[in-house]
Amino acid sequence: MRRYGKHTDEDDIRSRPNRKGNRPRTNIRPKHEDAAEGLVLTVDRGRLTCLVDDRIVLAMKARELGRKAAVVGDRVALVGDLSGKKDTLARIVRIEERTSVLRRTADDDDPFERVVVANADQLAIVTALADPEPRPRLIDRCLVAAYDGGLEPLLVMTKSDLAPPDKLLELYGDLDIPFVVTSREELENGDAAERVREELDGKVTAFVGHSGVGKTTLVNALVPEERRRLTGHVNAVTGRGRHTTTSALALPLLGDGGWVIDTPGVRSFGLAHIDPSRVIHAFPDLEPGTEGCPRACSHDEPDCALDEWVAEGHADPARLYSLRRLLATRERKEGD
Ligand SMILES: Nc1nc2c(ncn2[C@@H]2O[C@H](COP(=O)(O)OP(=O)(O)OP(=O)(O)O)[C@@H](O)[C@H]2O)c(=O)[nH]1
Ligand SMILES: [Mg+2]
Ligand SMILES: [Zn+2]
Repeated sequence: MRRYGKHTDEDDIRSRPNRKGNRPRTNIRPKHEDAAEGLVLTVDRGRLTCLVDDRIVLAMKARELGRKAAVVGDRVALVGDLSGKKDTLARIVRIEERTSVLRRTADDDDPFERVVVANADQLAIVTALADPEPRPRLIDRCLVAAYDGGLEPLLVMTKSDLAPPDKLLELYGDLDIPFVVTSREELENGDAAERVREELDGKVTAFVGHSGVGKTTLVNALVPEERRRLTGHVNAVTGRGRHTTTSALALPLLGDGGWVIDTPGVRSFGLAHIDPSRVIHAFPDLEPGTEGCPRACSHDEPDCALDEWVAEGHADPARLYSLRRLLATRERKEGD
């Protein structure tokens, strides 16, 4: 599987290089040798719904985890009552190392990062073509977060019954991102689910986007109702009677072992801690050109070696333009 800039979680003490007593994990393990493996499906006010074998187990985190929080998609180790029976509560004693982290802050000046989803392979950035209007700035920001966090992006454009996708496709064409366009009619006749599913096979995919773009509608089309009921999850009803998603929820796809993660709508996607060198991994055609760059190059400054690299014909200028547009999205405020 293709990966962009895979990295470990910084707040995981096991991955901190210079920490005193940096013991290998095996020394910590025996303490909870009997712990069971679980997957976090959803989190609600400190209660984590986990899948353990084929049981749904409600759990809380053990004191020993300290401030570290488990999020949807985390692989965890659980002890205690794992029966999954009513009124039982297991304890999460360990969060396994993450293969990817999707993070965001409320805005760019917000120092508090939140991990939205762990271990997702793919980020489905869902945009309605109308109602609500597409917001390219938000798409760009989600793309940067995906590249930075080690997730492959997928563009999903919904509501093509209301407006055509041409303008958006043009804007993202040079980025070479897989995309799917869906409409109301295709939702109803099953084509939408089928086409989206082709992009999901065997992967863990998190769906993100503005409220009302149709994330839950798509996830519901992908996962049969009895599977959704398994988690006992309910959506809140908004003032206008529409159901809005209030917490992230992981659901298994039938057959191929893939998972989809529905998330609440976002108004903005703050990017306080993005590392340009991780973003550039997503541009393998440009990456070798950065060898001549000054140290800690922003890739958008006069000495950046990429201008020459492209001028020499090693890569398409449109790709460099797109990379810079994405990197610059951090300096611009949303809605610009
Ligand atoms: N016309 C049209 N409407 C759609 C389409 N897909 C979804 N909708 C409608 O858009 C509205 C919002 O859909 P949701 O699936 O709840 O949106 P969401 O992204 O999950 O919203 P949040 O949970 O608030 O983030 C619903 O009324 C859907 O019926 C589409 O392809 N065409
Ligand atoms: Mg929703
Ligand atoms: Zn550079």
